[in-house]
Amino acid sequence: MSTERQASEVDFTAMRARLRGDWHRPQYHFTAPANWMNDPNGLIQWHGVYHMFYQYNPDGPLHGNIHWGHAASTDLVNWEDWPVALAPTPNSPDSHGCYSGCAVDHNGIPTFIYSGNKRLSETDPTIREQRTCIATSADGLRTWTKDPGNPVIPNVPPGMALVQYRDPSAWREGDTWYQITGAGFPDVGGTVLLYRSDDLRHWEYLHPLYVGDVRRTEPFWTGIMWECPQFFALDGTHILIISTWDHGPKQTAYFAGDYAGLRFTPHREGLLDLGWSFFAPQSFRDDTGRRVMFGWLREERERDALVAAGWAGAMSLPRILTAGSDGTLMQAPAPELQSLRGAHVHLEDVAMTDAPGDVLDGLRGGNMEIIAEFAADDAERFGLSVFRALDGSEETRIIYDRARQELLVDRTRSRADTVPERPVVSGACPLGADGRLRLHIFLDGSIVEVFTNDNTACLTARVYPTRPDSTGVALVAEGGRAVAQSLDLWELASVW
Ligand code: DQQ
Repeated sequence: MSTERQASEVDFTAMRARLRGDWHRPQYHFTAPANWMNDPNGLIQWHGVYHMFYQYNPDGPLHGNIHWGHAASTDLVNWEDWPVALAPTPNSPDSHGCYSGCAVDHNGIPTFIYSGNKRLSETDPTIREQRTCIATSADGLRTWTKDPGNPVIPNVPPGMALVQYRDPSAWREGDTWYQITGAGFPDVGGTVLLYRSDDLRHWEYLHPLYVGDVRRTEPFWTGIMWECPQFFALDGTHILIISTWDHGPKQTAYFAGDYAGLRFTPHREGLLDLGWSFFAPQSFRDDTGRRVMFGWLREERERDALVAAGWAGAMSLPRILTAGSDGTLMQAPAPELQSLRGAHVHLEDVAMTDAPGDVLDGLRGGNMEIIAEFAADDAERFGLSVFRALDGSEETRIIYDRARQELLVDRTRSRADTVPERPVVSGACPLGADGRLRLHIFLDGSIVEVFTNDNTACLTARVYPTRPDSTGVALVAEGGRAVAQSLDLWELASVW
């Protein structure tokens, strides 16, 4: 399907309307109009307007025939669909997919730098070449022209054997452009390769900016190859973000450290999200100087369910990144989301026991924001039961384990028909100095997105309740008592 046909014939409003009755479909997280979407691409604010491009398959709800979808927003919350920006060109370096990349302002010319995916075998899609391509727009980001010189980096660095190679991400220092591309050294680990250019069209390979260790599994596995890397300065430190590929945990990690003489020395690291849905994030600096990040929220259900639903994938909420003085990366939901708040309940000093008590007080809990502050008392584990059926037969528990100092989302009973592959997702979440726990939770159809304490940990998970009444919210304490010192719940409006 050509970009021209997409632009003139596709009615995105009708596509969205057809999916409106699906209660698993997010109401205020960004989704594609229908079909498959994955990584955020080309995030940029251009003349005041936020533009989000994303990996998109116009042919259906599974990964394939990857285009760049496009949406624009003035507030990071309400989005307008724009025509598809990039489509594969037959017999070209991106003949089998316009894979992930970034957008930059090149002396006033909006420019994409992305990975062209070209199959080299008729029968085996894994035999392929992924090379750096560029495209520019002359009409305010609406339509895009691929560079006749593509691929602008025709080969991997000479003599280098790599596991995979893709996903360029560029930034400018003075008059010089730099780029890192994700890759992996066989039996060594993931890496990002650093390049330099004056014009975005001629690139000089420098050296690996950083290399992981494939043998290391603690505190997390960093993979055999790194996808969708990003490198940027933030609050006096430098941050490298990578997503781990493959045959194991697909998660996203950051390294924070010093950058001098084109060398990066990390001294802190962590996972961006303790769940298994958040992946391949991208961030950008907006006009106010904030670093804003979106990540792809993968579905966590079977292929058949995706086909039946007709859509797959969502974006995380816009997260504002900051770094602590020790380099700890912190993520907070963008304050613009508060514009969605509707009906509200505020409660104080609610005693919690092992008999979950409903706290919705007439609100509906399928699309909701919750801010809860807890004191543990003597409870071993405490938190909330969400997406909870009236009779308790379905529920998802967002629980804090005091002894382990861990946050977990327990999906063992999230849906009556089956248990997901990883029913419990969890990770380290130390309590604040005052011993209290603050959870900031967003529920949206099939998304549970949790921010904790000082925004030092996030946990996102997908859940697919089967019962229409699985919209309750209750408080729960296990093995003792706890107190919800303050609880705010808001119904959130739909943006679609
Ligand atoms: N998705 C893209 C790749 C990237 C991966 C293909 C990460 O460019 O490496 O759709 O989800």
